[in-house]
Amino acid sequence: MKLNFNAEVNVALDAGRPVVALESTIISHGLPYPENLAVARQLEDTVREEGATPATIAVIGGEVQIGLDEDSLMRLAAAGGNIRKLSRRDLPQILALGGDGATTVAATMILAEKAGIRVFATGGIGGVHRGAENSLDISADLPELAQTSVAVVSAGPKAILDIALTLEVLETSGVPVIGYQTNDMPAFWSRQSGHQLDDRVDTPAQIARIMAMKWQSRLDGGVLVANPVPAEHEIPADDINGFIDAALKAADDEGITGKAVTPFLLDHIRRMTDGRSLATNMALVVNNARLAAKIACAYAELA
Ligand code: PSU
Ligand code: MN
Repeated sequence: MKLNFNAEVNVALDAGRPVVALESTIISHGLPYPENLAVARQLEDTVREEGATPATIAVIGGEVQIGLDEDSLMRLAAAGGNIRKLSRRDLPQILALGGDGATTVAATMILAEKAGIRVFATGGIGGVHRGAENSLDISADLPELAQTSVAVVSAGPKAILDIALTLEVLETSGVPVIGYQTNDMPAFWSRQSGHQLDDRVDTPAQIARIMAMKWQSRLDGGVLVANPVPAEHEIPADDINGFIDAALKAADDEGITGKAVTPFLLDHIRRMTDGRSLATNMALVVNNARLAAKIACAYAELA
């Protein structure tokens, strides 16, 4: 697989400096235009502020791009969701046949690992959907975390999911789930889900040490860092749950399936909350980019 690097990322990787991967599906499908473009830039600036280099990842013209130029970022942001959402299973087709696509957590992990980038920031990971006992809807993000050696900084699984079942699958898959300054699994818009974590750390350096130990020990696979949304931006579970239930019902009524489910739910909740969920989503992803940069800096110091 051919990887194209932009100049900034190329220089940083060559020099062994810290780099943070950023995904593109959150831009194309997770957030509306023009907020998505502003967030994409803010994520990159945040990573730079913390002394690391941002590498937003996507497929442009049938080629993997590690670090996007302004034109490509704009194309993803302004596509109004009319761009392919790429998970592991979609990569061969787009790379063989051409086209533009935005990478999910799963696909971004794959491409980051190939590029030699070990730390990746997103909003919330995909997981086991509610009602998965009937729909079998389990995000490809979970099996990717099981096998691809990248640390993913998230605000927990998206609260539209079944968090208890998501934690069970992560446990079965051998994925360390590390609470950052929390003992409770965060739930995306909310700081707490009520599900206790086995592991809590309080510094980025501790996370870097866990990553180094895992991969030096040939325990391949991802590390999931759970970073709660800052308190001033949180939507308490009691406030958001009614909207989540209504969105799930709407998705069911409209027969939404497959990769359309998550973007549909996020968009529905954004509209029902008059943008409150959007403000929280933007705040948590920037918060994750900041922590990811600190982890990447700490990890680079170990190497
Ligand atoms: N986090 C967000 N917004 C998003 C996503 C994550 O704050 O839109 C995207 C990620 O790309 C994640 C995907 O991989 O949603 C999960 O989609 P699915 O449930 O179809 O696997
Ligand atoms: Mn799904």
